[in-house]
Amino acid sequence: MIQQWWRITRTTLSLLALGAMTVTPVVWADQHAEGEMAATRKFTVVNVLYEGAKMFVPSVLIAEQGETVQIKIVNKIPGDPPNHGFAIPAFDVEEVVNSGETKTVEFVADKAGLFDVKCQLHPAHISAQLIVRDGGKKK
Ligand SMILES: [Cu+2]
Repeated sequence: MIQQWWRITRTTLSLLALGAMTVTPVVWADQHAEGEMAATRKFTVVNVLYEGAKMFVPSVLIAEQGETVQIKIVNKIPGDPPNHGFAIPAFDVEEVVNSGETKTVEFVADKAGLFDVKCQLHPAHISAQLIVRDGGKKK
């Protein structure tokens, strides 16, 4: 009887823990407080090697004009070359991240449009895109 109760309790606890893990990132993903003026939009971009191609995941970043954009860059590409770039020329962002390391860049998305996000070290590296919207704010 006690064994059965413990089995059920244990299952419930692990399901709760699993639930917390799946729900938490969703809560963290939205960094906006309602009505906040100078919001910070946070991203984590992982540099990966997928079927021979080096790319950024996610490869499309969307922000609102006027927001401070904070991007944590993680280099998960193993081996040679040991480092990869991360550049958004339109906003003077340029960083180099060694394999296995993490760096953070921050800038103000003060103009709207579609901008290239690339590895300035390797032209073959697949680029990403940054979309800065100017019409997205509630009026
Ligand atoms: Cu690269």
